[in-house]
Amino acid sequence: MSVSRVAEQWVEAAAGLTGPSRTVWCDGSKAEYDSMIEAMLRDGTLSPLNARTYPNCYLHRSHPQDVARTENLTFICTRERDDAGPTNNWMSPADAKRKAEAFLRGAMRERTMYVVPYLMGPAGSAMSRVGIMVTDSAYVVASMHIMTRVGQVALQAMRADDDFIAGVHALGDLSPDRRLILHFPEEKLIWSVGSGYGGNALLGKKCHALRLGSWQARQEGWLAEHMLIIGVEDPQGRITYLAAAMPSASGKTNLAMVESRLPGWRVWTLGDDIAWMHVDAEGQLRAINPEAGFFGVAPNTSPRTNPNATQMVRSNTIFTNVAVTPSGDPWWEGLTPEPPAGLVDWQGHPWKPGTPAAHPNSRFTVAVHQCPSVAPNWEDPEGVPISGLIFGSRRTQVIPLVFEAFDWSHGVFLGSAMSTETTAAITGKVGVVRRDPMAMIPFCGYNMADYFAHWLGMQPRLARPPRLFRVNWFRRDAHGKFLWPGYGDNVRVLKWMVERIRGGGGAQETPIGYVPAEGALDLDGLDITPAQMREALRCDSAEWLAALADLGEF
Ligand code: OXD
Ligand code: MN
Repeated sequence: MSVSRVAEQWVEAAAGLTGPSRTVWCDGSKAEYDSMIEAMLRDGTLSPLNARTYPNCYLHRSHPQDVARTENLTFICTRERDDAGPTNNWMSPADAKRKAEAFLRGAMRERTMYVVPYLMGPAGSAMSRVGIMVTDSAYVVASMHIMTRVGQVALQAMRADDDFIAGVHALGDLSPDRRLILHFPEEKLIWSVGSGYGGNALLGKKCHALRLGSWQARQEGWLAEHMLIIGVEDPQGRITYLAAAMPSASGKTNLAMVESRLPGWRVWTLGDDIAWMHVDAEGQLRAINPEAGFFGVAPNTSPRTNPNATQMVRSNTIFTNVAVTPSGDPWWEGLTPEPPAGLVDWQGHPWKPGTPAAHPNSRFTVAVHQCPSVAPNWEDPEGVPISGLIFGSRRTQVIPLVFEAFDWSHGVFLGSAMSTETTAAITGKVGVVRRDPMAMIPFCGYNMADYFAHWLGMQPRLARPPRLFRVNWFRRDAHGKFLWPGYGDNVRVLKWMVERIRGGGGAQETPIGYVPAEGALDLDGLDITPAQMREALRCDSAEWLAALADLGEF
C-alpha cells in the first residue's frame, strides 16, 4: 500500500503513545477479515453461532459496563469553547490530551496495533472522505471491514498527503471512569479510549462521519446529517429520493428498508443512518451514504417489523449482546412472539424471565449489499438527487403523524425545534423528552447556532430546495395505544410526500404547516377508523400553546 509520509509519521506517533508490541497495516481483504474472525474465535472475543441457519455469523459479548454510546464522556475539544457551543461537552485541547494521555500512554503494551485506512463513501466519489484509525481491538477492525471500505481504496482517495481524519482508539480497561471520546476538529483528530462499543469505537461512524464530518461540511459548504436515504418507487417506476433524520433507535433502519404495504409502491434502501449531501452544479441536493454497513438495533426487529433486516442478518453478520437459543441461533426481544426455551442471555447466563434476554441496545453489524431492498445505485459516486427531507421523532403526544413545512426556513425551524423521547441507544434514562434538533444533538461537532445558520444558508444555493416534512409514528391515544400502525404502512405517508413533491397531495393549511387533508392519505386496506386518523393528524392549538410555553416544543 502506498502511504503518505504524513500518515506514516502520524501512525509512528500513535505507536509512540500507546506502545504496542507490533503494528499491522490492514488491507481490507477477505483473507484479513477471516483471519481476524478466527483469532477472535480462538481467544473468546467471538462465539460461533449456528453455521447452518446463520452461516458466517458470530456473537460478541461486550463488557457489561460498555453497552452503548456514552454522551457524558464525549467531548468536542476546540480552542474556543464557543466553537463547540452550548449543546456539546467541551474541554480545551490541552486539557483533553493531558487527561486522555494518562489512559492512552502504554495502553497497547504487549498488544497489536492495527492501522485501518478507511474510506467513507463510494470509491471514486468527490463526496467521499478518508480516515486512518489505529486500534488494539480485533472486533473494531472486523466491524470497520463491514461498516467502511478498508485498505488501498481509502489511501488512493486522499486528495493531499494530510487529507485524512486521524483516529486513535484503545480499549483501555473498559471502565467508564477511564473512558473518553474526544474530538479535535481543528486537528482533524479523534481520540477514543475505554470503550469497545459501537459509536464510541467504530470511529468512522459517529466520530468521523457526523461530528468531524459536520465540522468539515460547514467549512466546505455541504451537509453531514444523521439521516437515512431511500428511493420511493411509484407504480410507474419513477423513483423519488428522500432522506430522513430520526434520533437513535427510533425506526430509521426500519424505514430505510421498509416493505411497502401499498401495491405497486416499493422502497429502495441506500443508507440507514448517515447522509452526506452536497449541492451540485445545477443546484440540486445530492446524497451519498458514507457507510458500507448497518450497525442496527436488534430488539424489535422481526419478520413483521423489518423482513428485509431479518433476512439480511442470516449470514455474514456480527451480533453484539444478543441472546442465544440452545441450537445456537441469535435471539432478541420481538424476534418471535414468545421467547424460545433454554435461552442464554446477553451476558452468557441462563435467561431469567423478567430480565432482558438481549441487551436493549444489542446490535447486528452487516454489509449494506446484503439487504434485499438495496438500491442498485446505492454506490453511485454522484449520489442521488434528494427531493424531500424528513424530520421524525418519538413523541407520545402533541406531534401529528405527518405535516409539511411551508418552506425551507420553516422546515429548518421545525427540525431545529425537534424533541424526542430517549431510547437505550445511549446510556442514561429511557423515555424522557429531550431536545434533539435534527436528531443531531449527540452528533453536531460545532456550535448548534452556527449549524442552524449553515442550514439556512444552504437555501440560496438550491435551485429546487427539497420539501421538508415532520413525522411522528409514535403518537398514542388516551389509552396509551399507538394511533398509527407504522412499519410497512408508513409507505402511505411516503406516498403522500411524493405526491406533494410532484405538486399534488391534498393538504390543509394549519398554523404548524400543511397537514394531509381528509382522504389525502391512501388508507386503502387499512383497518383504521376516521376518528383514529383525525386524532393521529390532530393539531390542537391549546396543546401546542401549552407545549410552546415549555420552550419551543415540537
Ligand atoms: C447509532 C446511534 O448507532 O445513533 O446509529 O446510536
Ligand atoms: Mn444513528
